[in-house]
Amino acid sequence: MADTETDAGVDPAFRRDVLAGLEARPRAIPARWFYDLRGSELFEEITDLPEYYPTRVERSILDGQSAAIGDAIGAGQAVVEFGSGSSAKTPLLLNAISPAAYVPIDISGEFLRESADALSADFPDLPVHPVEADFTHPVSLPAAIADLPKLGFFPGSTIGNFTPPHAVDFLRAMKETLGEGALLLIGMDRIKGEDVLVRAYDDAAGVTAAFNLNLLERINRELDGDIPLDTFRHKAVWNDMLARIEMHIEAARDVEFSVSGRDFAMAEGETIHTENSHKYGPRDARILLRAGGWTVTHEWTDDADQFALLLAEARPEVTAP
Ligand code: AVJ
Repeated sequence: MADTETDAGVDPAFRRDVLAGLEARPRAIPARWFYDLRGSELFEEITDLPEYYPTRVERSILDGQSAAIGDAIGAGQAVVEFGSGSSAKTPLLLNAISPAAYVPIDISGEFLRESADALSADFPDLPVHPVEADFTHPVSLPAAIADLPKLGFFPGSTIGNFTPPHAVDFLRAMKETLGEGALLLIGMDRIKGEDVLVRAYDDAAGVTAAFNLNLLERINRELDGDIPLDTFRHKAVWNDMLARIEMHIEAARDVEFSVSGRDFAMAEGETIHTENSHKYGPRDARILLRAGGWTVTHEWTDDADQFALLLAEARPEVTAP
């Protein structure tokens, strides 16, 4: 039923990922599909929750240690932000250094231009060159910044959404985008007590549950689904072997539904895996970056070592002498 009214505006990749993900065992749908308008709003709410420490702690590091961060990075950089979204943390970085240009890269063009305009209003003398692209692949940068030194910025611990092999691919893609000698400032969440981690992804107010279950609402709305929402519940677990929080959507009883004309059945207790959030100890973080072609030169954390901001340099790997 191509080109009918219900199909208009639906991303074919969303349909493909959802149908393939529901067929697969274990069932899994990529986390990137959380972020429709409602999902993006719910994520903003998550960042304000008392249990969700990463956003708050990362901001406090950027803010409280801005002098040291500025010293390590130096002036005159073209700041290239991967998945800039609302650019919420960008002013903290831009105030810490004296940048020569800002290049936000995001897949959502409309959001990108809005936040670029908002940022330009606060930094009127800074050239801003938005790039609409999928930042997980190498991106060609605007000619205007070709001769400037580059600083990649990837805050928020979003690298944790990737499994380590994909994280390494992505780090390599960033290196290809930015070039040898570039710097990268990246946020990574630390491994910590299971209670704290699980609470951060299963908050008392139920905002993370709503964020997770919103995926089903999106499927029903955009892919002509009839998933009974009240049959499903949010589940967040710490997988210690794989050092990650996993979010799942669990069927509370046997259930049948259809999506885009295809029928599915799930048994009570079966889940759809919707997100991984990998956590990295100090050594893990450095070796992951190393594997992706980045050598860590500086590291800033909060007093309780809950979260880390790492500065790394794209260096050619020299084999053993
Ligand atoms: C945006 C990927 C960093 O993994 O902590 C928050 C997303 N999911 N609560 C994270 C998220 C549930 C978040 N990242």
